[in-house]
Amino acid sequence: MLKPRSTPTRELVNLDGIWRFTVGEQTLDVAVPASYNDLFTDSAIRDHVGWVRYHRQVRVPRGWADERVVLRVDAATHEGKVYVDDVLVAEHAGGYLPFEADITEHVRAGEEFRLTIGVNNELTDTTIPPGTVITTPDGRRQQQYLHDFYNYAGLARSVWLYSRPAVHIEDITIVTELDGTVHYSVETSEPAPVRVRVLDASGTCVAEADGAHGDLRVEDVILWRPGAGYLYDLEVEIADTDVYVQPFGVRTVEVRGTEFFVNGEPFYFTGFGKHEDTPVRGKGHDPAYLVHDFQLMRWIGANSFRTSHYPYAEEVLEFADRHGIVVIDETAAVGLNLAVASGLMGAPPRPTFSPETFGEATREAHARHLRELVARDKNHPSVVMWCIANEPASNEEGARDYFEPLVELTRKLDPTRPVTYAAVIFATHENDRIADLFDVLCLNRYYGWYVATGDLATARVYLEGDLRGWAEKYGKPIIMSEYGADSMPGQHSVWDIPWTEEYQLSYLEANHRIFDRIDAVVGEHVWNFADFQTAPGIHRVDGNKKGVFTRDRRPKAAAHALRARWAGLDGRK
Ligand code: GCB
Repeated sequence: MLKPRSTPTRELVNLDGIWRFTVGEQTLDVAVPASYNDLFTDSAIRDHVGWVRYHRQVRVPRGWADERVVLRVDAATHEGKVYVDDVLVAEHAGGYLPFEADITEHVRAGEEFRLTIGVNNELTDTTIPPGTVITTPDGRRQQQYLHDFYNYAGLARSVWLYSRPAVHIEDITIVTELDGTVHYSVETSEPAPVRVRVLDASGTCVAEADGAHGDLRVEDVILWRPGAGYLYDLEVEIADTDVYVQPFGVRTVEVRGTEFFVNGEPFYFTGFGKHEDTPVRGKGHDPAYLVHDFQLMRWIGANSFRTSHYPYAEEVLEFADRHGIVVIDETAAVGLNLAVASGLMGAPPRPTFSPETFGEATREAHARHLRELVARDKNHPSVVMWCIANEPASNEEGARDYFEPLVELTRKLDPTRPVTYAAVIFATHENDRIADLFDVLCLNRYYGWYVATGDLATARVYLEGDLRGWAEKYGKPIIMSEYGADSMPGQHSVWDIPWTEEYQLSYLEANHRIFDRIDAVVGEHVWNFADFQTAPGIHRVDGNKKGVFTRDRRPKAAAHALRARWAGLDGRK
């Protein structure tokens, strides 16, 4: 699905700002984009379960009389219904990916219409991510879920109205090779002659061709590299009707043996699992935080991050493309594990994968989500790998039947990128049932925190045994996709005392000592970039405090130590 862009044949109206918001009997003003939960003082709104309505008047530009008019919602978390006046024009399940509707038949150029977007935040056994709505003893509906971040809801990304010609470009796919070959493929709304040109960063045409599919060759190509995100534009034109410009980078990604290669060179990931999470906005996309977070990543020497635990706003990936930051693109499939509750572990009360728990219908929703994710993100050079789930019960019976078709689907959708999943601590090299299906092993491990709490000597022994077990059995690259310790800024100690800034720092150093000894380890993503909000819990102090930065992005002591280490690594081990 193409991102709305202003081109010589397409116009774009951004609908962000203050909308009206109806929840239950109340109607208030609300900000878009933003999660609605933290905007209001009323806890009944923050904890609301079910539908809310966003509404506003929208005027269609008067020059659009001969155009198709499209309404695009970048995300409605977790389910959206769009109405033009009282007509339902679009429905979508899945809170972190865009959807759109051609509303031409329902509007008139120059006139206003009432736009209503219903948004539902309920999570069930068949949503991605899953959850359960229960009734409290006093009769309220309450959302419960298995993931460790607050269930923010609403319109957290932009809403757009755009025009496009009746005969238009529907989709573009670009795959590149190091010699400057650019394989391209264009889908049009009906058969039409297509012309393509490659423009370099200065706007000079460096290759051109006719036809909807084919190969172009860029001479003296400048590669997209980690740290140097050189971009070209593919300008696609259907004669006399439509023009669309798709940025891309020329780079390759490959896994061979226990190494991960970008452009044929071994790459070592340094960085974080992140969250879209900021005060007041919740998961609302904010360009100021985007710029600042990338500044902090550069300052600390992070060359990469994982979009834990859901697809991020497209603006984030575009920024990563431009700045040469490497991205592991993760689905919203977090919590497919009944043995984990809010990041903590226990015995599964019921099997995770079964017709009564996560079965066929869940997998269907997961497959649909994967299709939409790859369709949205396939042309981003920053995206080097798909992560199709976080901490599923990969050690339980049924995991293989659940995941095998999804891995196949991902490879079919995109044969060019490796596929991974992030394995939970109690999926070991001995009991995990799916690791062989994947290219890279991403491991989430908390030795010294949830296990061997406060005892880093024991933690190191456990970690080393664990990593060597995976390395020897599978012979695949390993990324430490999560390791981290909570710290309360301002807590200090000369001893190994959990929750102090020193302990977070020593914990990370203890992990690093082991990573450096194991060749198969090709990356380290600290959990987490910044503190973030979670559901209430006795292990959470106004949220998860494993951030290396606080929620308002101030460095904790560990940030300085990481900066020193990563400057020395510089993308190589
Ligand atoms: C995990 C989860 C992550 C949690 C983290 C924690 O394993 O993947 O979502 O936030 O642990 O801090 O418990």
